[in-house]
Amino acid sequence: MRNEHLKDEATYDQDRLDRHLWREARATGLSRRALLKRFTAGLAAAAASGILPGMFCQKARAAGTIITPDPAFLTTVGGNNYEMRWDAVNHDDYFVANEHFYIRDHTNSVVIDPDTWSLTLTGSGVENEVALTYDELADMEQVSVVKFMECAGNGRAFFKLQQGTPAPGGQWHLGAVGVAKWTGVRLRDVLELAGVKETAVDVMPQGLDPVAGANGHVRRPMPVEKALDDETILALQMNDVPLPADHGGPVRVVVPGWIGIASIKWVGSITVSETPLITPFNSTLYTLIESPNTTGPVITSQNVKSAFELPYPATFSRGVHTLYGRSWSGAGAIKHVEFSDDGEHWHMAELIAPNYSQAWVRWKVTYNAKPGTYNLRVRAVDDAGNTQPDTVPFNKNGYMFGAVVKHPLTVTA
Ligand SMILES: Nc1nc2c(c(=O)[nH]1)N[C@H]1C(S)=C(S)[C@@H](COP(=O)(O)O)O[C@H]1N2
Ligand SMILES: [Mo]
Repeated sequence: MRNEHLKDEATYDQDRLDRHLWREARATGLSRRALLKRFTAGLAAAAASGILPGMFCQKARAAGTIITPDPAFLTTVGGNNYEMRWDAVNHDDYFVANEHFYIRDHTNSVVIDPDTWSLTLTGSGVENEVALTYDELADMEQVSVVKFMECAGNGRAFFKLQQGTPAPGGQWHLGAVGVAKWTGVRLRDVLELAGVKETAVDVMPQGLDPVAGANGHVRRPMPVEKALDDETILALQMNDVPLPADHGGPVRVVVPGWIGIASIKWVGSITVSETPLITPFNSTLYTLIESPNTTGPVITSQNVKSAFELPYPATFSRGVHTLYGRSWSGAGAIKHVEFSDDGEHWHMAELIAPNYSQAWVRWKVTYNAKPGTYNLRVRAVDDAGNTQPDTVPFNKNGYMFGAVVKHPLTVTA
């Protein structure tokens, strides 16, 4: 535990140094790049001592390659969609390594050269149309957020496995989620360059990936308030390296706490509108539709979920075991986590720091396993008081499976 704590401290020292460098840049009027050059000698010494890995990657131009998912860490659910294997998660690592992070593509990942990439801000809601290059974004103030990315369909397989009503779409178990440190520019700062009108209502980033059939380009409007939120960013980095192609490099949106589709990858344009924008991605898709040909509420914030770092189903021998897992919520941090092997008797799990809002908390329980078959369960409560119910209402697209998952376990003699 002590080591984990130290690791997190180191991460945050790095952030402090980053912020320091930015303050210096603003004070001296030097571009961040010029400042980086000037600091290189000093930083080289710091890097030699192991402190500042992120700084040197900052301007790296790796366009990225498409990941060939390693089946030891990622399992396919069809198409270019791979979920993280919870049984392969390293208990000690708060962050999910980029190569182990789930991938959800409506079509395919694309490799985009940052040198030819640009971002256009357009629409009735801006004062002037603006185009920005990668370098221009990289020279703006950079901020980091530690947040989960999670697909609205995470847990979809349990509509069938647990509630007996299959929902169409990728049969994710609980691995369509991961936590990373995302670094980039506040979306607000970028929108300010174009001037957002008082009358603006919706902000819609659009991806440069191939069109998703009749649904067109992947794009998803969000209310202007969420776009202007302090923590909504255009990410250029994931876990201190240039954003990998599979995760939307060179630049993606990160909308904390919200379902994954809000966080448009390979963003190429952002439309700001004075009238509400309707696309398939916020009408027929990513809404809670009860039956075909109806409409339902648009989903934004994620609910509370929990997962064991165990194979599904799990088998182990009798005796005392430490079971690990994580819980997360779109509404905040996790207040407490309870564990049960029968659904009747619940015990508090021990939380392992850190516990960041809209990211996750790791936990562990000591479990005295006796031969037999069980359904392990875990349920979390977030700091807004939201918890995990025993069942969730069916919806045609199979979103928001936040119920307590029964995790099958056989304990051998
Ligand atoms: N342009 C674009 N953005 C996209 C998608 C996509 O297919 N194209 N998939 C969305 C969905 S459904 C999810 S869950 C997240 C997945 O992000 P990841 O692949 O980095 O985990 O990206 C979102 N952003
Ligand atoms: Mo998703």
